[in-house]
Amino acid sequence: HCVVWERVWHRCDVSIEGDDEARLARRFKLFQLLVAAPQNTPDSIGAKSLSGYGYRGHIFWDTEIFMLPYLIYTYPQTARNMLLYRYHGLAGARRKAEGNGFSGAQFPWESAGTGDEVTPRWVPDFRDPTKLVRIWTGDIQIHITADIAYAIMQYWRVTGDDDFLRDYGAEMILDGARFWAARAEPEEGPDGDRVYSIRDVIGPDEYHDHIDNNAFTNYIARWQLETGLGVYKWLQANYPAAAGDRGDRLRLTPEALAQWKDVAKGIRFIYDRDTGLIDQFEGFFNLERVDPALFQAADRSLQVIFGIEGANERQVLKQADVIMLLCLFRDEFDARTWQTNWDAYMPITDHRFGSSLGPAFHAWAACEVDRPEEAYTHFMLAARADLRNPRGNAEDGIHAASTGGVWQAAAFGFAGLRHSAEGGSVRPWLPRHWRRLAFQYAYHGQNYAVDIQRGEGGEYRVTHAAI
Ligand code: IFM
Repeated sequence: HCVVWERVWHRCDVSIEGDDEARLARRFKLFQLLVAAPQNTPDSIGAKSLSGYGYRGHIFWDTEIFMLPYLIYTYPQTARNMLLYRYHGLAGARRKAEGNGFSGAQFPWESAGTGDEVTPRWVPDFRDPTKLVRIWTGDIQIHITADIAYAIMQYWRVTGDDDFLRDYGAEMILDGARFWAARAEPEEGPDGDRVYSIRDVIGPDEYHDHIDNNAFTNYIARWQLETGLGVYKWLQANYPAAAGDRGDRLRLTPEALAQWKDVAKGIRFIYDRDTGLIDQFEGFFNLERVDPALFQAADRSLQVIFGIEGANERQVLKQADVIMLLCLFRDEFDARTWQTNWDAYMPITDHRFGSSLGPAFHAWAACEVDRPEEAYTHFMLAARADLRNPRGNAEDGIHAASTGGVWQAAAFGFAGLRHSAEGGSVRPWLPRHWRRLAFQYAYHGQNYAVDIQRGEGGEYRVTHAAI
């Protein structure tokens, strides 16, 4: 047992020196993720992993956006199994799209055995369990379709697994793109041009429902349409038989592809060209403002304080939304846009009692705006999500998204790991008291080690090499 675990840690541990609590928390989290991961069969990990009955074992975007990157970079075969789980759910995703009157595949917000939507429509109100509360996420939290496509492309870029993209990944991406092309509504734009809106959704920030043109949803939907066009070309160039098959089965006619282009070009993304401020959704900044001091003073979630409707009517965020978008597409936004949106959204986010998914991405984002000490505060909020039980819901099981989130905060945030056409690079932002951050990962089958050390004068000594 010990020998096997030693081997596992050798491959995928993250070493942190200078901070015992962070060290303990990162091992605890990575352990939880590794023991729940399907090593040998197509399967996935629920929002509470194997550690509790919360959410009935259902699988959310937590898996693809939060947990999966760690496995993509350390256990790609396991990551592949998890993406295959989604492939086996394609029939359910197609049923969901069809049931809603759209073509293509619309992945369920909560998924279980078949890939059909399993989000409960009503749950007992936590304030008064004799009453029921309507849960809208299964109906309108639709960004998950593109989140899965994002994970497929990340897997492919990091592993170079062309067979997977050809045989499984492309079909999921293409059928999801068909869904977006059908779901986006054509409208007349301000200059009489044609624009597309995606109305009546919930974005990552679940304090606001039934909103229009959520920046995260629209941006990632556009990305999926453009990616779908690129993937189809890639199939045609490299695997014409597979391209022919997908083209026939998914009816990828020249007219359909032209419509994808038109939607991608016209999809609304509301932001201020002068400042770079992105509207989380249409009308967000018309909502009532809340004194940021309240966020510091609150001892409960802002949704409990204001009520479901009250939170809906105010500028309060449960979790990262625009900030998530910036992280996932970090090199598509300039430094000014990063800073403006950081300044706008961080003070009005319910960091302590909102979603446990937020802090790890806030830590990553803080590194991008050169605030490693603030990054550390958010990192520890994520790291303590289970070991200290700050939300008082430990009996439901662990917060599995934050396990992978902590790895991303360390690798993409503190170490600044990224891959581009020029290869891999790191750009460290360590908190002052960390003396060392080190980890390994695999890229296109080659193992790499990153070792960032801090000298007495605070200077970095960085090694990043193939091993
Ligand atoms: O997927 C999350 C969502 O982002 C916030 N509410 C809980 C879900 C499951 O963890």
